[in-house]
Amino acid sequence: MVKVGIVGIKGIVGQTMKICLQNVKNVEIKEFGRETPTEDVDIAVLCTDNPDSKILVEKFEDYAKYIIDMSSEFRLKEDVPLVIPEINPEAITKKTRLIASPNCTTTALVMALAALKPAYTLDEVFFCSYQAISGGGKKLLEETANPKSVYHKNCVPQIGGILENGFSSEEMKSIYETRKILSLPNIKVYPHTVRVFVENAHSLGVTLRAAEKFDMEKVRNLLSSFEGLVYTNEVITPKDGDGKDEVFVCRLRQDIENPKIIHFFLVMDNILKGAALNGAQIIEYLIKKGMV
Ligand code: 2RA
Repeated sequence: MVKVGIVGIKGIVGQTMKICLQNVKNVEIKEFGRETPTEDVDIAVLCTDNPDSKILVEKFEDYAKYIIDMSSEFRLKEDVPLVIPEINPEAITKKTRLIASPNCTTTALVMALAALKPAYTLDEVFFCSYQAISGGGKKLLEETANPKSVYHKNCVPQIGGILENGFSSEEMKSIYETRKILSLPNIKVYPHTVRVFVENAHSLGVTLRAAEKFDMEKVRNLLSSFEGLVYTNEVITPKDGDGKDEVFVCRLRQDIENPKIIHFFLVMDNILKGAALNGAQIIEYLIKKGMV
């Protein structure tokens, strides 16, 4: 049995992580608080925020062979692989001890881009996100239930703090994490991130420009055959994505003036593939590869 220690079990991601791991063969789940662990585990998975994750990585260093961190604390560190198993599992090497799982909005975006990357030179991508309240955790879900909350029956064009350059922290994450996961250091990402009055499942409206003209049949085939993606002609909404493992791509169309541009809409359960499920899939990958 592979011993997996979950830290942050009380949060939405921690709870969902436990459910996801119950479906992974040969895993024995242990629950940990934020204090120094009292026993060794094969893998520690930190379902915690940045300041806690930073401290916990140090605490677990001597107690876990691998640490998977769900926060943004380590995602952009050069020696820390930022992994989506369908896209870049090879980023995990024999030297790896700490693995970061990406931001939810980035995950939906790069799943679609990764499907197209083998056939097209991806130059720039514009998106506007419609992010569910669950992305802000239990506290935001409770706050939003109050009719006086700005999030109640509203949409708020700010996710995370607004930085000096005018971008939100969520927007900055999507730029740099996309480049790192896809190994496309020059792709231009133009994000706009918005919180909407939807309980669960994020959506993104995306416009993508490549160096080549898009062949729409080829695009449909690439999107349909990529593991973890569902391409459909139907109109998909967050209600359809809620509780599902896959990232949905719909409303695909070529630009009316420029054949090198396509537009599409993405829907993904931000707590599943956008967080806990991706972490569980990393654990599954380590087990499958005999790394633990
Ligand atoms: C959000 N991306 O939706 C965040 C969750 N980490 O607020």
